[in-house]
Amino acid sequence: MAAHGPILVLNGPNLNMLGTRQPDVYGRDTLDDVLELCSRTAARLDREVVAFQSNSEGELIDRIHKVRGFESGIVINPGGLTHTSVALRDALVIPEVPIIEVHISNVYAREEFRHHSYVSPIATAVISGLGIHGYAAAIEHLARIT
Ligand code: DHK
Repeated sequence: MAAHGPILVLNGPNLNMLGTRQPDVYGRDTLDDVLELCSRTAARLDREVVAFQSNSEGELIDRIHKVRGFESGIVINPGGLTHTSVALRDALVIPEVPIIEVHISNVYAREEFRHHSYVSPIATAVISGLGIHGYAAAIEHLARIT
């Protein structure tokens, strides 16, 4: 693992639509606002973030394959893939870096199909329901442990 390497912030399907997508559930902040919050939080802790969003499972997996030996940890909001993707979970194990799973909404207060996550059992921590501040909390934690 790269000591003090950048923190990778990954966002999955539909998170590019933040700001206009179901604002009552996900708020009015855009993905750019999220990334700006991540950069500001990291900078305050003398760290850097790199970010990637895709609506494609394969592209997310390809990006995770590039982590090895570079980024020190991953903050991931897998979107709907949280609840469906064994392949994404398998990819996240490969780099052997801490993973923080973030959900903007409280998934446990929503439909039952959102209560199961393929990622949570291999994650260092799970944050759900803090709004976009969950990303900042995840970065703060990764900065402490990596
Ligand atoms: C985002 C999504 O796109 C949903 O599919 C998840 C998550 C919840 C969120 O709260 O950020 O179920």
